[in-house]
Amino acid sequence: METRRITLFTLAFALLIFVGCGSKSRKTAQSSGTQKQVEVQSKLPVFNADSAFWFVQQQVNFGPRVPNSDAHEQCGNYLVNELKRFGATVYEQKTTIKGYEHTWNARNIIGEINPENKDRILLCAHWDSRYTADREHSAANQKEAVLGASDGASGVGVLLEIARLLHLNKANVGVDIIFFDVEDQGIPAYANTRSQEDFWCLGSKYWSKNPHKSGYFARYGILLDMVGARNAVFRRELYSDQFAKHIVEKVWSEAMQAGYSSFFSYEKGGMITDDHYFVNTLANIPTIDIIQYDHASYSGFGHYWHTLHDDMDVIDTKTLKAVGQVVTNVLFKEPF
Ligand code: AHN
Ligand code: ZN
Repeated sequence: METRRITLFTLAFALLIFVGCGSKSRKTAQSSGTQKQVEVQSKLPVFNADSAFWFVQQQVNFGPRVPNSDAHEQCGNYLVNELKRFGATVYEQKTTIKGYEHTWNARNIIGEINPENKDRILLCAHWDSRYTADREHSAANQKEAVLGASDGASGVGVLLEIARLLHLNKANVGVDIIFFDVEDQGIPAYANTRSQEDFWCLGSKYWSKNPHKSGYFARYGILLDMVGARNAVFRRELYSDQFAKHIVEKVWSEAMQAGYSSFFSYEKGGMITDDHYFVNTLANIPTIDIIQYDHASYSGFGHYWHTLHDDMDVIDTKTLKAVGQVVTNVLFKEPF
């Protein structure tokens, strides 16, 4: 009796699988519309989150990537070499920019993929890490620099993995990957100042006024910021909604379709002065920000934000996978 029940169950299960597969292939054979859809889906490259994790780790291994430091110089060289290894044409912008209490030697790094394609998508992240852990409680800790595993390295790591995939699989759009420098050296929370300038996003401001190619244009842009932390939730950032709502919709609907609704939420998030703000307002490229945001936390960002806890322990491949696969799918479905 027991054996018979198991056998029946097994048979039913096998039938279910058989019917499931059968209906899929019948659909494929029936309508060319469905066939096309299946073909597009099957061509989507698999985003390798372990590979992205490796790219995050490699950056963090240099130590804090504060501009003007040796670690920053060495990590910059690493990023240039990785982009070249993945077949990108690399442009570098080196300039000095006055910050709040330092003058920074800034280095924006741009990797151009499929230069012959006029239809271009811009992907970006900042690669510097913060000079002061100003969200630490003690003055001694605040003097330390931030490792920036999530705040910096995670976005760059996801984009390096996408660069690797674009080398193995040709997309039907041109892609420019920009690693902005000196995003994260804004006025410290502990500073007493009447300064009008806040000194965030200095590299992206510079690029937006002086693009690496004159007349540069992309159809749209996607900024990744703090995309590596365990249990991160990405809510609709309000400048993204204001300047590029159609891109928010494109990306979030892909996230739902691909099964990442636990990471991407349609709830409103913060209004965040981030690199995309300047790409929107100075370079006129509609650009969204995929950024971890949580109203419940004091800062709105992760608990590790601008502290000494922003290290590899907060990084989760599940989060890297969610963001990386969604952006990969969006790219490889273009143009649509
Ligand atoms: C402000 O706090 C105004 N902007 C945050 C931008 C940022 C800092 N992203 C990462 N670190
Ligand atoms: Zn930061």
